[in-house]
Amino acid sequence: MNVNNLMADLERKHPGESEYLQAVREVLESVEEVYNEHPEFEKAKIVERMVEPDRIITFRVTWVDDSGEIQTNIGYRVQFNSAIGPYKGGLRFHSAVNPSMLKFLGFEQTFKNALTTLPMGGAKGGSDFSPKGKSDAEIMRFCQAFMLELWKNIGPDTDVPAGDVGVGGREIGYLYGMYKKLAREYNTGVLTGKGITWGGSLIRPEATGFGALYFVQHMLHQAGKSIEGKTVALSGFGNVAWGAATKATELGAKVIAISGPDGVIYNPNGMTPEKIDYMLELRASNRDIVAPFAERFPDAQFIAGKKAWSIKCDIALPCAFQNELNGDDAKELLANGTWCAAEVSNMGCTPEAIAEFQRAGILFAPGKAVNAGGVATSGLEMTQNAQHLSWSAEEVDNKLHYIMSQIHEACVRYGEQPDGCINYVKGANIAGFMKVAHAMLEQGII
Ligand code: 2IT
Repeated sequence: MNVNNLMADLERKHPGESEYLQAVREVLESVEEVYNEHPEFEKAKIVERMVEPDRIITFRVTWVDDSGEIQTNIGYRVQFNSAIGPYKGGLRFHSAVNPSMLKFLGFEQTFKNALTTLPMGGAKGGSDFSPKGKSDAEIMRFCQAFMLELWKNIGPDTDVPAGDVGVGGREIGYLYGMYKKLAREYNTGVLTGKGITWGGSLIRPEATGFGALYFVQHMLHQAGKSIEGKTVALSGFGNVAWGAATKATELGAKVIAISGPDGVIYNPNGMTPEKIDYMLELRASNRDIVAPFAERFPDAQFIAGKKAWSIKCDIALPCAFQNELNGDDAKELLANGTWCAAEVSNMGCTPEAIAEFQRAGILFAPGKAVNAGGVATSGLEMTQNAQHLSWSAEEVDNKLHYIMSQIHEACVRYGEQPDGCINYVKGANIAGFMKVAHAMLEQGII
């Protein structure tokens, strides 16, 4: 494999798609050495095939807003790779959604899903529809219009969408309602993240954040450290940040920052159950701001225009969006003594930030390992749906915990360096890659 030649070819095929190209480059650089030890991969052109999505479905979504005006958005489903199972991955509703973003997310999802130990291929979808400021009725009409196009392309053994940024339990409900009407089938296995009364799994809402903290716990344990009493800064205030804040607090850490597009909340006394609940209220308001947190809890302070990374902390956890922690943020964190960073959002750090962390030798782990508990629990939801049963919260949480320990173990197996340090980026990429590559090889040229 020649990474630069492969990247030049990919840039020609996908001009200007910087996020997609960034995600592919990281994986290729991680797996290059192992790949070159397997001439059968080279012969079957595994990487050339793996970096291209199987197919991309694009469709127009037209709906009517509350003032009677007709709105048109674009909908997508990127079915990336189905070597190890049906396509699986979230739907993102955000104004910045475009093919490059969904290709990078689908590509990452393929490796992440392979890491979960469960049989799921990789996919991602969504729309440039922004839920910000929309009424509940508008969100429902948009979800219905979106599903009107998507439904023929999904199914429990074909492609199983779930939530992502801008798509939570409410949206999955509206999407499922329309799916059911069109398909004339009560096929719960077609979506995950469903409500608890109609086929959803306990712990799915918490799973991404809980799983991330289980992973961080393993990482710290491996390095002879503990999370108890440590300070945590996290970005975002949505479902993922909420789960992470809940588990971090439960494990004895102090969550001293959450953030939104409007600024950061400095929360020196840490979280309380009321504060954690309030995060959900803030998100449900659809205003996309965190400032009201400081009005509701006077011991917290709102700092306009600042990121979570301006707060001195032990552990930094990006939980909101891709590339939300850049090289300068990493330098600021390091100068303030941060010694662990883990991406909870997909590709939360820029390559420059990762390079800064690695140069400084601090603990760092990538999103596809850290946040895999979300999709892993979606896999557990699929199993429960297929078997027509529901596990208790404790059963699901135990399985999630076990899966995260397996993912950590795989990262250590493939990422241990001669000096004993773990390169989690390399470990996660190689572990995910090997599984998908072997499956592709065995299934022939398709
Ligand atoms: O990025 C992700 O792993 C998700 N948004 C969850 C995907 C899923 O199918 O549960």
